[in-house]
Amino acid sequence: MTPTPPPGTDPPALGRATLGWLAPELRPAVDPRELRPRIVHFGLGAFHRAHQALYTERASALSGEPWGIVAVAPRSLPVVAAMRAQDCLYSLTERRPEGPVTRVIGSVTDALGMRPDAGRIDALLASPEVTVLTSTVTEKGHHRRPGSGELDTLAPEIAADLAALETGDLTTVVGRIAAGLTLRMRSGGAPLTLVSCDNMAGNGSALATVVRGFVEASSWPDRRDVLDWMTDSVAFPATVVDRIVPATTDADRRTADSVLGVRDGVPVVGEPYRQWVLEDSFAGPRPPWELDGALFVPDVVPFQLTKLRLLNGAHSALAYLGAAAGCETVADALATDWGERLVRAFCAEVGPTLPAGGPDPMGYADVLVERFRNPAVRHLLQQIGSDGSLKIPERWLDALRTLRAASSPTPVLELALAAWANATRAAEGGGQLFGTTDPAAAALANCWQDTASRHGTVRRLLQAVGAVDLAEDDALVSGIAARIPAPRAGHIDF
Ligand code: CS2
Repeated sequence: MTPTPPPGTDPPALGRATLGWLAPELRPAVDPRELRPRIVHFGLGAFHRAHQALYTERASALSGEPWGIVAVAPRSLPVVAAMRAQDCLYSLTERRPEGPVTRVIGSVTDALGMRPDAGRIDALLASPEVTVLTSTVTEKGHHRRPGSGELDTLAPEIAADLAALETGDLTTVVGRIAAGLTLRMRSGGAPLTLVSCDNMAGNGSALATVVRGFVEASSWPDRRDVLDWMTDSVAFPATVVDRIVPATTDADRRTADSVLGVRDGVPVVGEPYRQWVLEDSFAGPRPPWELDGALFVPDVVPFQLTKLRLLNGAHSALAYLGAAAGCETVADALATDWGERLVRAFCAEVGPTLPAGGPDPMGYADVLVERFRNPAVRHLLQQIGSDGSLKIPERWLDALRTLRAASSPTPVLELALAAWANATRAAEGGGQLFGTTDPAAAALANCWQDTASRHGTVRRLLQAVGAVDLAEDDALVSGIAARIPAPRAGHIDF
């Protein structure tokens, strides 16, 4: 029989000692004590815990192979403390339209803070037992130069890390990974695969470029040897990750506690849908993620561009248009009289830019409408609209270039860009107009200084996100500028 807390006492915290308190269907699929640290993950956010950690847990359970994850938080130490306080166990609730389903996930075996635990991270990255590194560090964690994709060695954090190699106190994930790879080469050089799980086209090579760029710019005397060894022994497959995972709220925490009967400080919630497509090019052993439905393919590009341009592209369009219309969540935007039409028109406009071999864009749009409509998932537009300066080049601008080059009309992308432009204005009390955040917020707000010319503003905004070529396309700039007044007045003219 499942023990329960004595009446009148506070429920105890989730942890290995209280797993026996949980109803059997709530318990992890693996016994965490039997797992070995074989994967190091950078980016201890909700997305990792609702996606790769779940695939890994089920792959271990189904294969009997002991794939444990040591998850590293680049900055946030509270999440590390909270995870450790419950032996890195946490619950995942799938928000199905017919009702939520909760279970504790057991694949994360340790949580580390990137700066305080640098020595342990280095030791893990040098260990031949670790054969996979995964990362969810977002677009901005890569410190790419806008427009080129090369490492921005002049970015203050990267420059500081390059100057701090002696002390080893590095603050960027790129620097920490480069340092770890250097140690790995020096201590035997077992092959390693770095699996980028960020929403960027060619995410594997994007990560490879910045890590190699860091090694190249470093003062390590053996940096050439490290680069040669990386060429032979370190793989960077491209991947497509997909699952809508809104930020956890206090209400989610209360719900998790009441379902579990024990306290969970770090629960995550997500939609039922999930997908993982990986380029089948690993340098060494990996978890059999395919046992849980991951797809290993020779070329992820058709899947990657479809997901990035249709799902993430439509998401960003809804984020800025929805915010202008006073909506709070994606489901709210879908409940307007323009939301569904916008998603379908967006997919119809962008679909022709996608390579053959991926899903059919209009079938994909049907699924998107269903997923976005799920009222049980409260996905805040503010979360999606943040970091727009880094997201929209990936999601919209390459498709836009392809369509402009083919002289195809681009009214939906122009409307989306107009709504984004509107959202880059500064709020009266500071910050961005709709509460989004962006590392380029100040530079973007400055583009509005000359209020006399909307064209000038659009041109400067495009330049600020590295799209110098598009800023010179007069017809495009006029199209975007002409569409700004409607969202500015809170109307969606669609
Ligand atoms: C979203 C993504 O926040 C965002 O920018 O577009 O996090 C999106 O929910 C995921 O990529 C879905 O897989």
